[in-house]
Amino acid sequence: MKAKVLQSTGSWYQIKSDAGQLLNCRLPGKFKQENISSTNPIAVGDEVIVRQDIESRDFIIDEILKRKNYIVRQSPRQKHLKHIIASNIDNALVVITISQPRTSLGFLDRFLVIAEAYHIPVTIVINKIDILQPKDKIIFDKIVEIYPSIGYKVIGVSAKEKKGIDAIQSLMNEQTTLLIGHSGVGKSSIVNAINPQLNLKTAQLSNKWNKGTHTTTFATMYEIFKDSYIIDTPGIKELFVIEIEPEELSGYFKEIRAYSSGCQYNNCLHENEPNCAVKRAVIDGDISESRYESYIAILDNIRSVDYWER
Ligand SMILES: Nc1nc2c(ncn2[C@@H]2O[C@H](COP(=O)(O)OP(=O)(O)O)[C@@H](O)[C@H]2O)c(=O)[nH]1
Ligand SMILES: [Mg+2]
Ligand SMILES: [Zn+2]
Repeated sequence: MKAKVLQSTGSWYQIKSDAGQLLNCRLPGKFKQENISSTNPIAVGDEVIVRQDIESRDFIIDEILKRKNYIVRQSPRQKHLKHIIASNIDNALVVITISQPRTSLGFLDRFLVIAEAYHIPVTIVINKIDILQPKDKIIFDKIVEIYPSIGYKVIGVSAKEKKGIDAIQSLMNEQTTLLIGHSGVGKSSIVNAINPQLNLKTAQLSNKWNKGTHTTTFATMYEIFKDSYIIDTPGIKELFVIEIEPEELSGYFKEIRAYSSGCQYNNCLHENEPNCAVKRAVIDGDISESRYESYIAILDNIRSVDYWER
């Protein structure tokens, strides 16, 4: 039977069959992996073929169907391996906050690059707008100025006061939506505001005393309402952009991509090359400085990862 993987703990997988049955499955010892070196052979969101073993009566995953897409991060422990966060994603919501905690624009831009590379449409959700102080409002306005002009939808919401929740819900209709963002930004609170029956745990303090030890970052998929799924990803502190070459990077910054055709060199990395249309656009204020800074930081990051892999 065909099924969708809702949760993975490493040795057991919770799946939902196409007929709607919820089951726990395991993976046979020798499992044919796709051609990616990852720490997890099966990821949340995977479509799989499951059979029941006649003797043990256990449900066993026989086959994984081709992934439409997947997003990976560098495995926190084995840096040369990838960890697949989730697969078969239709769209993503990156949840950020201006304060409590503050999400850096660097983190946001990293995720936008990853989503762009995997062709996943993203909406930026700014949560906790109920607690914006005047100095936070300046940053809020800056985000609202920069990102929609690049082509990203930005929604300001308050899970606490149930503001803007309808706008989020309407994006999820019959989709599999990835929710990403730092711990504490209110991802679970937003899910609960949409569907209180799911009753996800909020304000997980355990993240605090897990610090430094092995923090699990297993994602979980929930049916948030009929035929609409969300993938909640706990505990993501840092994103590394991998599987992207330095020359490809500017292609994943929509506005940088648009200007780069005007550069003198067609392999321009927009650092110190002469007659760079991208640097010109930054000086003219047509590309925001913070986006350009993110670009340079990610570029350096990609190069250093490559260095250590050699
Ligand atoms: N003031 C305010 N607090 C919120 C809002 N949404 C969530 N919180 C609080 O932020 C903390 C973390 O929320 P949680 O949903 O667990 O965040 P997650 O780690 O991203 O899932 C909890 O104490 C929530 O009550 C909001 O819109 N406004
Ligand atoms: Mg949560
Ligand atoms: Zn250039």
